[in-house]
Amino acid sequence: MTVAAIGIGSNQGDAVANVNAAIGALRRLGALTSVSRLYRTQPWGVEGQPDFINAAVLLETQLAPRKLLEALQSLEAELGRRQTYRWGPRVIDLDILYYGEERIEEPGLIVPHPLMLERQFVLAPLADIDSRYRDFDRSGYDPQVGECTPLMPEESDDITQRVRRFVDAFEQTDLIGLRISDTNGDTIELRRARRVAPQGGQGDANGIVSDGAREDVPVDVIKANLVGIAHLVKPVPAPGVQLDEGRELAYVEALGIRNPVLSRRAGRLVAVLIEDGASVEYGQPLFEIARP
Ligand code: PH2
Ligand code: MG
Ligand code: MG
Repeated sequence: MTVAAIGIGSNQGDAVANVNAAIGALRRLGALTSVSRLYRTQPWGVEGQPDFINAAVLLETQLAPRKLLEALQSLEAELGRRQTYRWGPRVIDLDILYYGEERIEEPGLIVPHPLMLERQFVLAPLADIDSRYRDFDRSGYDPQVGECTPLMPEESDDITQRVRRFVDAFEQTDLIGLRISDTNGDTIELRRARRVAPQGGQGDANGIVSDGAREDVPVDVIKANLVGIAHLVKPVPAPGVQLDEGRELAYVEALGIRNPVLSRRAGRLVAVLIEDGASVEYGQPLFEIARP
C-alpha cells in the first residue's frame, strides 16, 4: 500500500460537480484517507479561460505508479475529458502529485509532479491534507501567485464537503467521539486522539490530556461487564504504560463483590476512560489498549 496524492482540476461544464464526481470515482482505486476543500483558482499557464476548481486527495492504493496513471486516465475519459491544448480548459484533470517517496522519470510519468511546488492551485489544497505542505517554507519558491479561494460549503455541497463541515464543527467542541448516521443508515464515527486523564493535574479544565500521536495500531476497548462502582488500582494506570497480559487495571464493586478488570493480552494503555469511584454501567468503555 502506498499513499499517493492526487491533484484534481476542472474548468469546463459544472466544474464543482466534475470535481466531486472525480472524488467519488477515485474511491474505486483505493481508500481515500483525506480530501481537501475545493478551491476556486485563477487559470495558470494560459489566460482567458474560465477559473478552475481545484482539490487534492490522499489515496492509499495498491496500484503501482504506471497502473495508477492508467486508471486516472480512464477515469478522466469516463468523466468526459476531451483533448484540448497544453494548459487549456478541461472537464477533468487528475494528476499524480506524489507517490509515497518514489521518484520516477519515465516517458509520460514524472513523479513527484515537477511543477507542483510552483503552483498555488496545487499547494493550497495539498496543505489541507498533508501537514508537510502546511509547514512548508515557501520563501525560497515563487509559486505563481493567483487567487486560490476555498469555496463556501454551500458552493461545494457534496457528502465529502458535508462531512468536512462536521469535522470542523467537531473540532470546536470538547467531545471525544461523535457518530453521525444518515437516513440510509450509513454511519461515520469521529474520534479524538485526546483522552480523559486518569486523575486531575494534567490536561485542560475538562481533564482532557493528549496522548500525542494518533494510534495506527489496533486499539481494543475494555468494557464493563457489570453495573457497579469502578476503582482504579494503585499505582493508578496511566496512558502510555506498557501492560503485561492479565494485569489488573481496576475493579468494579458490585453487591459487595470485587470484580477485577484485567488487561487481557499485553499492550500499551492508550486511555483511561473512567475516574476512580465513578459508577459504571454495563457495556461502558473503561480502557483503551493498543495491541502490538
Ligand atoms: N491546470 C492546468 C493549467 N492551469 N490552472 C489552474 N488554476 N488550475 C489547474 O488545475 C490548471 C491550471 C493544466 O493541468
Ligand atoms: Mg494538471
Ligand atoms: Mg494532467
